Amino acid sequence: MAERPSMSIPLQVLSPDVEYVQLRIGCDCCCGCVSCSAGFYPIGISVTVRCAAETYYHQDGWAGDTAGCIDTGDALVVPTDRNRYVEPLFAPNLAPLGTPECWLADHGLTQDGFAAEELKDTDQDGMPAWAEYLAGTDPNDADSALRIESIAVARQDRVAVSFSTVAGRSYELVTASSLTQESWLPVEYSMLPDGAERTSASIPGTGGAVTVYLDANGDTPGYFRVKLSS
Ligand SMILES: [Ca+2]
Ligand SMILES: [Ca+2]
Repeated sequence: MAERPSMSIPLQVLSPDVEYVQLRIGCDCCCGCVSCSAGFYPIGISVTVRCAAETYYHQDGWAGDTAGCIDTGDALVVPTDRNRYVEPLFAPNLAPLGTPECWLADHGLTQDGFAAEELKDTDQDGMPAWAEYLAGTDPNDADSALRIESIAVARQDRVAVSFSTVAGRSYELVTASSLTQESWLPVEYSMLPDGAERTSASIPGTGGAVTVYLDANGDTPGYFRVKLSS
């Protein structure tokens, strides 16, 4: 389990006559910040922890020991009745098709608003920005795209299909008898040139080109697509 990010606790002078509880506050500082200091507070009071989301993010609730706290959105009123850990949650703002605004902004796609920018194919590789986000490709580089790079006869009974991949993504090779056909069916393939160990399982991305081998003697029609595995 990843260690929670947390703020450092400043040095405090505590009175021996007062009973304290410890308030720890976590925060993913890439997405937002909090205005309250973690530390020791007298028991029996309330501490207000405020947060603010960074540009392209919004606050999305609170996590931790929030039982008995008052959640007003960007503020959490925490009673100092026991030691607690609280943490504001942030989520990325999304364009209408689900592309994070921060991803669009990181690629300079802000000029006409995010709803328009995620539909653009700036590098003219056939993939709009929203599809490049899903594929993990670069919307400003036409050489970076999800596409079949080559189809070639590998042997008399094998066809080699190569496509570029991104590490962390999975792919599926599908086929249809017509480009206008709605249902594209999975293709059996082998990762080995001799065609052994055929499967239609999803193909993990490597970050480079992947080649699979199809049976050229089957009755599979001639149209193929590579797509992200759902
Ligand atoms: Ca593109
Ligand atoms: Ca591209």
